[in-house]
Amino acid sequence: MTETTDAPGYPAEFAERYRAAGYWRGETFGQMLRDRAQAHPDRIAIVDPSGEGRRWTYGELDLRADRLAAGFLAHGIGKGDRVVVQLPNVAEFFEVVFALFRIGALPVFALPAHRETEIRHFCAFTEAAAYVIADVSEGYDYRELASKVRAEVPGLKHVFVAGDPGEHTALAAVPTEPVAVIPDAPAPHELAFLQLSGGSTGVPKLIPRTHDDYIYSLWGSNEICGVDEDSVYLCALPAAHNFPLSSPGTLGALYAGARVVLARRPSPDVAFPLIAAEGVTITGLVPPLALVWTEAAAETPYDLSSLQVLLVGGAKFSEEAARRVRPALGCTLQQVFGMAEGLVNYTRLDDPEEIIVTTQGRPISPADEVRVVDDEDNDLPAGETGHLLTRGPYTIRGYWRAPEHNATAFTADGFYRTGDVVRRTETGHLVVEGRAKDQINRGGEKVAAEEIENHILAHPAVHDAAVVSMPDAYLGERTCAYVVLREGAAPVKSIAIKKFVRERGLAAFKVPDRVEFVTEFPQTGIGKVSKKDLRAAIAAQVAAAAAAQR
Ligand code: AMP
Ligand code: DBH
Repeated sequence: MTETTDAPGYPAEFAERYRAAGYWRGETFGQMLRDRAQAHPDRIAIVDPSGEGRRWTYGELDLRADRLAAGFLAHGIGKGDRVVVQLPNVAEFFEVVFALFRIGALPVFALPAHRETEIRHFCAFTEAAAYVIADVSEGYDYRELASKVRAEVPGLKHVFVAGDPGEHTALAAVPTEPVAVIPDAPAPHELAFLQLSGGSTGVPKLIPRTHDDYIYSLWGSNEICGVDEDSVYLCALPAAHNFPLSSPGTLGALYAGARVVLARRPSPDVAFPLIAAEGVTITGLVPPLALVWTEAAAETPYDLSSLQVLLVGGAKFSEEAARRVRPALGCTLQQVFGMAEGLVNYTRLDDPEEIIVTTQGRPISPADEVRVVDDEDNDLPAGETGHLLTRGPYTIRGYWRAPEHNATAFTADGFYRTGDVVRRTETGHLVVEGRAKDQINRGGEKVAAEEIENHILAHPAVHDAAVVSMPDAYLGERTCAYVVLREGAAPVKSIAIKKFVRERGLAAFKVPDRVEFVTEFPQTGIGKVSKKDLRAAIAAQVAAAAAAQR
C-alpha cells in the first residue's frame, strides 16, 4: 500500500493496473491548464457575468493562476498545505484553485452555505494555512465569519478576500511575477484537493482526491456526456460541489478546452438569459431545480434551443418528473448518480428513453467494480435490492485522517460502503431504491442526522434527540427532529430549537425543518431508537395534513 498517515492510497498493484489500462494519464491540473492555454490561448475559458462582467481566455486564466501561485508561495503557502476555499460562482474560484493545484497546496472545498461551526472545523481539522472568501455574497458578509474563525483557530495565518478585504488581505494584492520553476511541483499520483462528504457522522469527513484519479473522472465524464471544445457548460449549482465541479462540470469543460459560464444563482431568471446569450449546451441541476426549470421553460421568452443535455442528480429524480424534461426543455436528460468519494453513474445519451427516465445510470468506467450485497455482504443477483459497495480507478480508499471511521466505511479489500440501497438491472444500470446511511437528502443537500442531533443535544432543556427524514413534495425529503425534553424542564417551542441550531453557526440547510416533542422514542427489539418508526410516524402526519388540505 502507498499509505500515508493522512490518506490511504491506492495499493500499488491497482495503481499499476489503472495506469497500464490508460485510465490514469499521468497528468496534473496545473499542467493540464498550461497545455490548453498553449494550444488555444485566445479561446474563452470562463465567463463571469457578475459585476462588470468578465471573460477570461485560457491564456489569461493560465497567467493569472501562475501569478497567484507565485504570490501564495511568497506568503509561505506551499506543497501539501491546506487552504479552505469558500467562494460563490465567481471567476476567482478558478484562479485560486488552479494556483493552489500548481503549487501542490490542497484546496478544501467549502460551500457558500457553510457557517462558523463548519468553517472552524475545516480550518482546525485540516490545520489550514489560509482561508479564501468573497467579501459579501447573497447579503452575507464572509469577512465577519473569517474574523471569528481566525480568532478561534490561531494556526490560520491568512484570510484572502475576493473584493473589498476589510481587515483581511485582498486576493488582488497577492499575485506577483510568476516563478520560473515551481519547487517540488505535485506529481500525478499525489493529492490535488480535499472534497467534502455529505456524511452520516457527527462531523463532515474530508475526501482526498489525486490528480490522476480525478482527471480520469473528468475525461471519462466528457466522453459520456458529449463534452468537447465546442461545448458551453453552465455552472448553476455551487461551483465547489463535486457534481458541478466534475460531472462533467467546470473542470471537465476546462479539460476539454470548452467554455464555462458561471451563474450566481440557479433560478430560471438568472440562468435562462445566460443560456440564450452564451449558447449554453450542457448544465447540471438537482431534482427540485430541474422541476422549477421544466415549469418555467413553458413561459420563458428566452431561447433555450442551444441546450442539448440536462444532467440531473444529487438526489433521486422521480420518473414522473424525468419524463417531463425532454418535452419541456427540448434536450436530452442525463441522470447522474455520483458521490464525492468517487463512483459516478450516468445514463447514456443514446440509452432508450425508458432507461433514461427509470434508472440512475451505470458507472463511468469498465474498471469500476460495483457490488450489490445483503446485510452479510453476500453478493445479490441482478434485480435484487441491496447495499452498494464500490471500488475503482477514481474511488477513494479512505477518508483523510479518519482511520477509525475508515475501518467501517470500507471493506477489508478496499470497497467503499456507499450507504446507498440500490438494484441493478439486467442492462447494468443502477436504480437507487433507498439509503441505509443515517442521512437526510434535502433535494441534493446532504444532512448527517448525527451531526444535527449533537447540536440539539447541547440545548440545556434537551434530554435526547433523533433526526429523521420526512417526505416533501418539492425537496423529496426534509429534516424532522424528534426531541425529548429533560424531566422538569420548562416547555420549549420548536422555533426555539431551530433558532438554537441556527445560532450554533450551521449552514441554513441543516436547521431542522420541523421539530416534534415526544416523551420517549419508539425502540427496536434490542432497545435502540427506532428511526424507522419515527420516519413512519412523521410520514403519516405529513400525509394526513396533505389529505386534510384537499
Ligand atoms: P456525497 O457523498 O455527499 O457526495 O453524496 C453522495 C450521495 O448522494 C450518494 O451516495 C447518494 O446517496 C446521493 N445521490 C447522488 N446522486 C443521486 C441520484 N441521482 N439519485 C439518488 N441519490 C443520489
Ligand atoms: O450528490 C453528489 O455528491 C453527486 C451527484 C452527482 C456527485 O458527487 C456527482 C454527481 O459527482
